[in-house]
Amino acid sequence: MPLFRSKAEDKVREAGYDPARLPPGQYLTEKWPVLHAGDVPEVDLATWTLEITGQVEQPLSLTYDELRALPATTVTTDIHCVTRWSRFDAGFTGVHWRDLAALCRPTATANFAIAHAEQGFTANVPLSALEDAHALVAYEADGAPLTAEHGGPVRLVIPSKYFWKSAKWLTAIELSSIDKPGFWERYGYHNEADFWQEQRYGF
Ligand SMILES: Nc1nc2c(c(=O)[nH]1)N[C@H]1C(S)=C(S)[C@@H](COP(=O)(O)O)O[C@H]1N2
Ligand SMILES: [Mo]
Repeated sequence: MPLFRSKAEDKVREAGYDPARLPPGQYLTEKWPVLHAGDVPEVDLATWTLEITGQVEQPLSLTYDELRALPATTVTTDIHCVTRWSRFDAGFTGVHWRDLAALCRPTATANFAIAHAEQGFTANVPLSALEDAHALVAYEADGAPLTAEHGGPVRLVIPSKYFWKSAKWLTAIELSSIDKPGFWERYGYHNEADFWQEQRYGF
């Protein structure tokens, strides 16, 4: 047991949660902050597609209706932003990678997933982070369609990493044999982004 407990941990305990769920340097927020670079893009559902490209046997281009027709998965998970807010028990519904992988069939060389979003935003994770049981290509949050400010119509949720890896306004997932640092990673954020190890900035 740590000798000193932080005020942030005391707040978590008072809110009725196990303080062990709070990664170092984080504090619990009840609200869901909105955070991104640039403006909220307008996405036209009629023309929107999700492209699955790169190291796959079968590239995919899914319309919104086609994505919604795939098996739906709901997760409840904690999310952690590098700016230090954490939100517990966030609910997301969408398509799990396993159901997309069954269609696109990643090759043996698919080691990284590069998310592409509106306005040129990208974010990179090892493919294993996308395979995580709680990761989703999400179109609902807490039972309602994702709002535009939270990345609707479709965003990534990669809860094993700081939340900047969870690209809002997703347009494509590129599977790659080599890593390709994304928007925030090139800006100086840590490539791995493990919040338990406080991998916030730098490599
Ligand atoms: N397209 C895009 N996605 C993005 C970002 C961004 O700037 N552009 N910022 C990331 C960051 S830093 C965070 S913390 C989360 C915030 O998601 P939220 O606004 O739904 O809380 O989105 C991530 N996804
Ligand atoms: Mo963030």
